[in-house]
Amino acid sequence: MICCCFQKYSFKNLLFVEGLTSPIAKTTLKRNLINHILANAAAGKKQLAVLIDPDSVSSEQDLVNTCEACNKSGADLILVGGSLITNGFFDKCISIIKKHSSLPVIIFPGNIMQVNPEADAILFLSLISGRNPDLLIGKHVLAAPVLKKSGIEVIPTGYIIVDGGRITSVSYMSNTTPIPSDKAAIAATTALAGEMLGLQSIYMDAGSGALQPISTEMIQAVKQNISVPLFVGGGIRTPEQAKAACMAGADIVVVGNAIEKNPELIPSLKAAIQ
Ligand code: 1GP
Repeated sequence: MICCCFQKYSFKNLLFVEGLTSPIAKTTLKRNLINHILANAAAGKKQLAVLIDPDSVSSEQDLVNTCEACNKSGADLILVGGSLITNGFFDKCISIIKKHSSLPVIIFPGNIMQVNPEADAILFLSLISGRNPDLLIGKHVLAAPVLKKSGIEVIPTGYIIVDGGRITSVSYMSNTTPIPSDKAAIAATTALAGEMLGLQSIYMDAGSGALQPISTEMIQAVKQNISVPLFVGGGIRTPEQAKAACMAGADIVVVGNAIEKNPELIPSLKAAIQ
């Protein structure tokens, strides 16, 4: 009897969310961009994602220039997000990018306030290398109804932070310990568990401005254990490093800082990964 009441209560509260008038289960989630990423990964077409941190954009004109450089030189995706946004430029940043580029824009959120329906998709990150329950499920519960209402495509992604030689904003802000850079087996089994949990992509990150990018041995070990697309980023500054990450198994190479400093780098990064 107690059991029945509990089930009825849970059922009602799981299906209906305040502010939503129809049951969640009736709506189909979008899969346009993940299908596009999957098709490219299956065809062996490596992709370059340019990460724009709204907090690091020095002027609107600089952002427009970066968008134009992305368009001209064949970048594949634009990621937008940051561990901490202090300048209130997140929404405007996405509007400007959408106005000046037709590349898919994916939110790479540093927190649950970084949601904007103008973007094409959002990485719904579970920080599976950490043991902070808030970043494994807590924030997701808060974000889910907002995302549902926004209609944005949600890409469930296992986020794995790897030690890149210094404490980065992401490891500090997430209050988690990165996987040691020489423990490829831990990264591989973490990614495998993420895929088994149903996550649709894996993002391995040494953190923005990492002193060294993730080793090719670790990328290889992860790639050998998963079949979902693999993003790799953090500390990639040269075409050689981007190429090495791809050769080791990255499907999407993410570069932020280096392009921020020099957008002219995009063509050589793109050429290297091809
Ligand atoms: C950080 O993976 C991204 O989350 C990109 O890092 O800024 O060092 O390129 P960089």
